[in-house]
Amino acid sequence: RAAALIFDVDGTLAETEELHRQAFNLAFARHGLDWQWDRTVYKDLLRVTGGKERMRAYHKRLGTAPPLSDMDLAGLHRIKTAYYAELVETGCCPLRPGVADLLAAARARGQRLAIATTTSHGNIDALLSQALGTTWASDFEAIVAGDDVRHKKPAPDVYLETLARLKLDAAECVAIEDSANGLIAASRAGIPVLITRSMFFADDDLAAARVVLDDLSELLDRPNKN
Ligand code: XBP
Ligand code: MG
Repeated sequence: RAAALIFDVDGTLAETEELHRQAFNLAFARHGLDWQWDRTVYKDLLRVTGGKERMRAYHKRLGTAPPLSDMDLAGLHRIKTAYYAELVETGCCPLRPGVADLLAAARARGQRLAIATTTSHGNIDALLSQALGTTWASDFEAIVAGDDVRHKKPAPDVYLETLARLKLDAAECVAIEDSANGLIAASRAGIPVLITRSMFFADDDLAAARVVLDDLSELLDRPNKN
């Protein structure tokens, strides 16, 4: 049994990517940009991790018209983040099946909990305050976000930082992820990966994972897999 479970957030704890997508589109409209990311476009853009990085990649793909500075992109991302918090606070994005049970079971058997994600501390707090209550953070010994490290997933940085904070070896942990980028990040850090398949990454190549599940409620029938 693993000493610690390290959770990704987006797609793993909740199906947040659809809210991120809507928040991006609201921010574009608010900024007077005619960008609209439908699900097909967004699915493709998700290969670029990080909201700021995703917008920059899209802007570059358009051939840099309209001209947008890094400051414009940062401003857009701030608006997007505010919309995302508003959407999450409506309570429309519950935890995925099995997540609450796994967190409770892990706590009961003394497994340590951590978070290693690309998104921001503000977004994690918006989601988990809504889903788990405002004291949620006290259950997690390490919470590492994309902007805490130099390189976002698929680089291993968030996982390496999490291991350092937990003072554990990679092999003592299990990472719980939903995407190929997340799988690569954890694998590069040497951490075994359990995949819970999500909406936007359903056809990613996830064969390198130790276990692939449709959702974490399957663990209730397979108690030795984590
Ligand atoms: C999630 C992401 C994030 C969100 C947007 O990846 O890539 O960028 O889409 O969040 P993972 P921000 O689940 O692998 O951590 O806009 O806050 O960057
Ligand atoms: Mg994810």
